[in-house]
Amino acid sequence: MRATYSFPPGFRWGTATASHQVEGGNTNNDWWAWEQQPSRIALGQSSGLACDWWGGRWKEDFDRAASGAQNAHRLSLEWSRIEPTPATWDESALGFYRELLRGARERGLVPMVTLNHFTLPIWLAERGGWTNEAIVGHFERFVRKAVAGLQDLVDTWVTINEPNLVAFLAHLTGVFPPGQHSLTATFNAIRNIVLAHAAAYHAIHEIQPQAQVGLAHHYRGLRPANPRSPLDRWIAHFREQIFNDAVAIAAHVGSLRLPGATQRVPKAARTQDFIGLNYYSTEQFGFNLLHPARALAVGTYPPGSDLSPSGFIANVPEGFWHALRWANGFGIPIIVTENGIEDADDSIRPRYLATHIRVLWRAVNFNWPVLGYYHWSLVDNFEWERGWTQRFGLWELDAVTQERRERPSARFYAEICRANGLSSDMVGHYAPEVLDDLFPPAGEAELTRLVKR
Ligand code: IFM
Repeated sequence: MRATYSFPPGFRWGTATASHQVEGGNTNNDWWAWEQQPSRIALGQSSGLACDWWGGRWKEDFDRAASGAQNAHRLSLEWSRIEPTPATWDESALGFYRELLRGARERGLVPMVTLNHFTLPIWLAERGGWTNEAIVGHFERFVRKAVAGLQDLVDTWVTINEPNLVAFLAHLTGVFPPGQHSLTATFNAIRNIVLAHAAAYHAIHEIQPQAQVGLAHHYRGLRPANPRSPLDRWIAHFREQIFNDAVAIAAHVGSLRLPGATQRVPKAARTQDFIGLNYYSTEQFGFNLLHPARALAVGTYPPGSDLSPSGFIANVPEGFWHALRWANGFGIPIIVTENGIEDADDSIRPRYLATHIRVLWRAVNFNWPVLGYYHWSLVDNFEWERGWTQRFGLWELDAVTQERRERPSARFYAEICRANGLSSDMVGHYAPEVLDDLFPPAGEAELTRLVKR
């Protein structure tokens, strides 16, 4: 069967990046300090020059995105560069971002800007970072400065990337700085993130009333390990509530529901003009009576999962469907702000891409208001505590020589963007192993019936 899943005109096709992961030389933030400590990053690696965007290589990478028919790009600002010490502003850093954003626009890449993507200036991390409520005012001050300086170039803003991940990884599992293991600190961080987002939302709209503002939520598909076990079902549901729902609902209705307490956060009500959705995978949870605390640790993938090379991500496109359905429940536009897989050899990425774009098409054709899709990521970049061991790029990067090499998925994604759709020819070429699933061949009986008609 030959067919195409077409998307509506004007659909945004892009890739997403984040400042610390691509710029290089970000020496004034908590992550740089963290990278200098032994055993924090896989193989003792560090962000170093990253993709050398600060040195100007964003130009060649934007050329790659544009020649791959992308029409949008999501990037983030590095707070520690713009405000290196409290309330002192580095205008040259803002000037760099102006040039970057102008460069994106000149290449036909409509920019979406994230104001905070994981990193904090050292001066702020030293004051307790997200666990200290003072961050709310600091963030608002930074946001006002950045938006006032860049508003002529940007109209879509993400205030904070993946609030749930920041709170859990930095304050509960401790793999992000400051490496805490405290439930109290985790819940404080979540609350302060919600308040900071709300303050930023109102400040942005005051400066730029027509702006579109949202959060990029990391939606993790969560299943009970044994669907017949009430305890497993309970733990999966509990995780769902605190991990996937708490922040998004707080920013929708102004009430933050965390275990043990529901707090009113009225200023956060209706502070999302769109739902930013980051979806990567779906994992399962089982309740272990001997180790109840593991209920909040990471989940597992069932045997036989279609795994990325290091086992970090399982290809579960049905989970993307659940994520989109969840996002649609908020009744506002949806933007897929991240989706992708680590795969240095590009052996699973093409089928991951094909199966997820098929799900995306289905959501669009249910008339769910999905405006765009940003693949993570344009080029291999520094993957936080996993260093350079995980490769998410459509383009491969040699971080030492700074050479880039196109992966087959870059060509595949370019064909999708150019056609504004996913065709059977593309899938047959790049991911033939899923062709029959995505474009089921007509059966013998059906063909006979069609011919007879
Ligand atoms: O690289 C990260 C990104 O910074 C945030 N979302 C998940 C990506 C892949 O792990």
